Amino acid sequence: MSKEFKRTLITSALPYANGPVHIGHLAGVYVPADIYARYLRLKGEEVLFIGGSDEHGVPIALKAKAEGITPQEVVDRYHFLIKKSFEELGITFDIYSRTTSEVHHKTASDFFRRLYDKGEFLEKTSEQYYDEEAKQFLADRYIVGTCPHCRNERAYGDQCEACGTSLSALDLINPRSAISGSVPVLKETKHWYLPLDKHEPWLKQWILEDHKEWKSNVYGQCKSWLDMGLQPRAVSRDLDWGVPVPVEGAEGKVLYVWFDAPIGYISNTIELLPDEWEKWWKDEETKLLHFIGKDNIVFHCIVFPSMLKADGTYILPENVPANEFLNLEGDKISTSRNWAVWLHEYLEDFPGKQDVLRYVLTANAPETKDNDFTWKDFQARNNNELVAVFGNFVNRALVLTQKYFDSKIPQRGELTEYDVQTLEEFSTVKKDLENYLDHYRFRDALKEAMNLARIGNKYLADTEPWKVAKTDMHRTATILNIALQITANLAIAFEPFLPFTSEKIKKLINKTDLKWSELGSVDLLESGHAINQPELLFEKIEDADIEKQIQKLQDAKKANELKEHKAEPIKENITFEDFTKLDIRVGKVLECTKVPKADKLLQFKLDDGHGGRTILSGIARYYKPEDLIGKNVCFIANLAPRKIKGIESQGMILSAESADGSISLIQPQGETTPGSRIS
Ligand code: B3M
Ligand code: ZN
Repeated sequence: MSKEFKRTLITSALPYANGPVHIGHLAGVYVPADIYARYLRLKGEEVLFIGGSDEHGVPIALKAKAEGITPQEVVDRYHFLIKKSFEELGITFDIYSRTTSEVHHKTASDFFRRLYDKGEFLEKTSEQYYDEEAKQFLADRYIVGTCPHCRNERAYGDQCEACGTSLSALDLINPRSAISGSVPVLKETKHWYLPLDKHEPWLKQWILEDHKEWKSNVYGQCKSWLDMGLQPRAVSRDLDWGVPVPVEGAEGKVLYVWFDAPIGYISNTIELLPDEWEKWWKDEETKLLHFIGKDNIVFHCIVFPSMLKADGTYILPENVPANEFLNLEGDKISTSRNWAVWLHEYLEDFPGKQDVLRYVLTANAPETKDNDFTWKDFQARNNNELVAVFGNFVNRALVLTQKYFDSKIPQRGELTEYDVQTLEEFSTVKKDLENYLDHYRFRDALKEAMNLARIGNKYLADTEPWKVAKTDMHRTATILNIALQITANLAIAFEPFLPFTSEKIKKLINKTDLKWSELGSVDLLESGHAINQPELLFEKIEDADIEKQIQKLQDAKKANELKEHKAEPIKENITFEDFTKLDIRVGKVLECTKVPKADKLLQFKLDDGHGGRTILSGIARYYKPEDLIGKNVCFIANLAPRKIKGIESQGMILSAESADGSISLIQPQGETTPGSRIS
């Protein structure tokens, strides 16, 4: 049933411009999309590769508020950083634009309006949380409260990050506004909904019957959504950052970010090709592909297609080769926790090593299941595969040619059986590589390309031309000719994956016009053709460089723990009356000793102005008992006595716990007498 197409439109998820891009994004979306785009271009196909930043949505508005800057300032900061780092990694977008562009606002607004005019939306009024102090409706992310499942007190209105449960703001116990801290009230608001239930029948046919060839992770996720039954989805929000809803009386409402973002693919095509964008989006002979991560599957396979269908003039995606997630050193990558390898930092720390990252992320791509990136594996793959196999082979071939044949391609003479066998390995390479690439199996494709390097490396190791050269120059010539033909093949085979390396090989063999269609040929370099001075393709990565990266991650983890600690939530309000129940006093330390067999506890004898009392306190790690004698401290005098380690503690000494867990006693400033009340 495979359809014939004239051209391919590749889109890659628009990253949120609220943080830089990390290796998870790259492995999941951008590296595979770029490999595919390069591959099609090499085959001479008509292809367009669209990228851009997703610059709307609540997290961006929240970040701006938290930093006291405008959302535009937030997205400007990251958009340019992301764009530049993609360029440096060699991601060859035909356009990388942004959803705050004028073209996009108009395109998204018109898109909504067309659907609105066609009656494709439901209009519904519902009750939503409203912040009376900030005078605005609260998007789910703006509401924090206690998770009904795990009691985490910092759950968001859309999700609890502690237990991972998706929530609705109405589920939260004790909800508070993230903007003002006040308790939100429920208030009526009107929104527009895309009736996905209405689209369900054709979606079922289109995905479950007509696209059984989709990757099983994608197909499976769609199937479970469709099996559960689809519900109408709100496509507008009460928010002041985004594309305004183009309907009268919709002031203060914008398009939901997931409504406008995929339209960004269209807007960016329009921006690039204002006169011929329609052939890319509305012609059945265009193959539309969305490269995304697994968390975006439902939006690209169900919601966006429903929007396109509702419009009625657009084509639908032919495939959505979504990847699973890449973890980092065993933990989920997280922007907010800074648990990531950031692309812009990698490019700084490993200059000129773009292809190493492209290699490792492809070799280890989470194509069928989640995968883990570790720095040790990164180093091992560089040192044992790129350096020891690929680089070593190419370098030997070039150096020996320089040494024995004055840097000219030597003539191939009579072939041994082993030579014939080696050359035969190349007859199916193109077909095999293409077969993998056509099915979005980039890991296998890369393995296939790497296999060529292995064949070459083994060929030289087995034939040992450096030894043969002592006795037989004809044979040496044949061996090196074969090794050089393999080298030229490597330049072609690796071009979609490791473009910088491929470029370098072409320069070294002084042959820049190699074509994909020639892949597998064993006559790519004519005898007598002069090559250039050899240079290493890859270099070893030392332990120290890897340790530095691991240390960086450990520092991030520590800093994050401190931050989380610092953000200790404020407890529920109490009344003034509640407060007055506490009797807090100043006491003077008369005696202070360690409690035997309890390494945290100190035993105090305080002058409390009422004849003295004993209190135990868990601060032994931070104070020497003798240093405290004679000091004034604060204590709760009416806390019911408790027995600890067999000693009755008659109150509680007040101390502050810092972010790093260290403890310091609270002491009154200036003169006070024992027993003074604190209020
Ligand atoms: N910005 C979510 C993400 O980066 C979103 C993708 C939009 S694609 C139209 O995962
Ligand atoms: Zn929870």
